[in-house]
Amino acid sequence: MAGPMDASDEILALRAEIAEHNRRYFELDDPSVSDAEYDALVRRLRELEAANPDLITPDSPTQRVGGAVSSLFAPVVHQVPMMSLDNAFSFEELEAWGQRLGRRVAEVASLACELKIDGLAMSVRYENGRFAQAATRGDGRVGEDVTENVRTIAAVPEQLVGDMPAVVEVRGEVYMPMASFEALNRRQAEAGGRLFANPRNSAAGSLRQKDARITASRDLSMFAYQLGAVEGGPGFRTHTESLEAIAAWGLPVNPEIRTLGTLAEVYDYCRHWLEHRHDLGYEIDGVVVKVDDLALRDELGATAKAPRWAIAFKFPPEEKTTKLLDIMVSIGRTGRATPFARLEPVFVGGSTVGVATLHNQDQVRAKDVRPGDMVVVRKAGDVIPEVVGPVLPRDNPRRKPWVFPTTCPVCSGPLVRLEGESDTACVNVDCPAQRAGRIEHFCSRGAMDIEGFGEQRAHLFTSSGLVEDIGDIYTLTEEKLLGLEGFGAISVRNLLDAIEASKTKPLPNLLIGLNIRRVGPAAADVLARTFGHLDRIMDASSAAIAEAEGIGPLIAEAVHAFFESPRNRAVIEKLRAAGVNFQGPETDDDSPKPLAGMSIVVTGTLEGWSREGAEEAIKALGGKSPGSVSKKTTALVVGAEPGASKLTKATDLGVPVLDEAGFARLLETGELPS
Ligand code: 1X8
Repeated sequence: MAGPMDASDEILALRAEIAEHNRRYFELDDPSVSDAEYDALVRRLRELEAANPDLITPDSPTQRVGGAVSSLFAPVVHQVPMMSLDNAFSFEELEAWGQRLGRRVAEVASLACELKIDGLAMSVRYENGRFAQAATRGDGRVGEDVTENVRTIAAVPEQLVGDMPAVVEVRGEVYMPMASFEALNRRQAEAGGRLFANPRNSAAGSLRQKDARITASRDLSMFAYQLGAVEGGPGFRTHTESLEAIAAWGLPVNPEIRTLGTLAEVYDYCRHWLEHRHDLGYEIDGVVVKVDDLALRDELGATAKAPRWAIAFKFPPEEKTTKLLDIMVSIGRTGRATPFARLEPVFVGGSTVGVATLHNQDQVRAKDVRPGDMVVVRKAGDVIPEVVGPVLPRDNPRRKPWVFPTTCPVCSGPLVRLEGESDTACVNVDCPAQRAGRIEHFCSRGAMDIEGFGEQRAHLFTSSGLVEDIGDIYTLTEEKLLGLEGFGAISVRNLLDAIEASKTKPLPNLLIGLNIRRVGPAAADVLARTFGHLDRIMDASSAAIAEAEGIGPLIAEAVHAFFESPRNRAVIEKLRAAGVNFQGPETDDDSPKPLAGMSIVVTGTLEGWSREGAEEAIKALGGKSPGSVSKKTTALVVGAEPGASKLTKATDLGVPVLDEAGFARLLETGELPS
């Protein structure tokens, strides 16, 4: 049995891990685990928190919707929050949801069943029928303003038709059709650009472009599935009626939506789409079931995170059987040797899979998969497919167990398995695979984000001797590039421009790009903020580094060791000579901060915001939101049942007092009502 101490440690570890996955997914569009693995982590955290409710904190990912708001686009405060959905991972869990409904309200006569589109949640605002604003979900309360990008999506009309409310927000999912995704990746491959892992990431990447012309060149579409804020206009009795209205206004509503009477029919709908999910031309990852009657929805209400009146039935990761042709080893940027399976190509999880990871030596042994076996392959719609295990025929003799190689397949140096670790690594720092890997990593989106400098080009440049380390990237010139295979005048110009632009990247990106052991985005942020300049990190002792918040001795030692190496120092001097930014903290946050310098205190209950939501909205716009009123307070926002002392103090000090409408205006305009 796990005691309370173990649970507490595990909860903290899970929260940190989930936060990092959220960042990769929401901010970088570059997830490193499958949705199924992510869901499993969140489920485990929920279980632990359910068993130890005193350990739940407001910042736990179980208490929040989605990810953080990035600084690339201006923040938009959602007038009606964009909630996330609770998940059911089995028919039993769907059944349990149905039971809970039955206990809370008298009778649920009809349930709307809809496909869960694997795209990007969007809120589109129409004012007097005209397209006015589009915002991503963000954290559910504050999203990102992507108006100009969404304006380029043909399925989203500029002008609604018929009678519509004066203001209406339509919520839906922006997605990229499967065929467009495949065509886009073919184009990206030809141009030496980055490939997208799946249609969802390509939709996200296409939307979050500063230059809306790029969005316009990508074939995005949208399905509307819900109303947000509505001002004026007809009332609706049911969700189905509201969808009919949305369709009549000219917005695309998914044709597969059905309004069903019983849970048995809902199962059939789920089972049908589980089987036919790939017949659609776009990706779905489940079915959303919603109470149709809007009065019942009000009665059911919501938890802090999700409405009680809806549930997402999530499809399990897909599995297929295919033949294991061979097991090989790939060498990563750290020298890590990862065994992977070469497979007879099989269509699983929305794409054709010919290779799948086997993680490490112990996993190959534990799964006991051998070349020639038929194996089960699993893919959860995205990222890395995995070999689950062999399907053993009783009679056929099998080949011998696979043996992990002792030499690097790339440089023929020794592969070494370190004591107490599950990884085996090539220890030759000059191994061409590691060189290319380090350079590719430096240019990747989470690091210096040099578009057009992907895996293929990293290999091309290292094998041709043009680039030996990351410092050499900045010595590339038109003369050196022109005439290389795949380089015309335009792609040379684009690449050189992207390299030039990377020189002003914030320090955390550079730190990530340097490829220091144990330094991921979280540690890079802290180091940049704490030390403020690369030189100060370079010259710090291990003990001084370990004093930074959240930096443990292992990370500190790794950072110190990295900068002690004369070789690494030489690379850094090349970067300095090229004019790469060494200064922290972030220098590229150009999102508007209309509340900068303001201190806004909130008291009482607001209708449109939770307390945390209001504070987050204030902070997202550059303001502060302390817990008490002082003479530095810019304004006091007062909801229902305000704290008497705050109100009195504000009045005494002459601090302006705002109601909720005034607060909404302040967030929108940054100005206090006169
Ligand atoms: C997310 C999604 C919803 C629907 C379809 N696809 C999604 N990805 C739908 O309602 N038909 S609802 C939803 C959400 O509320 N988080």
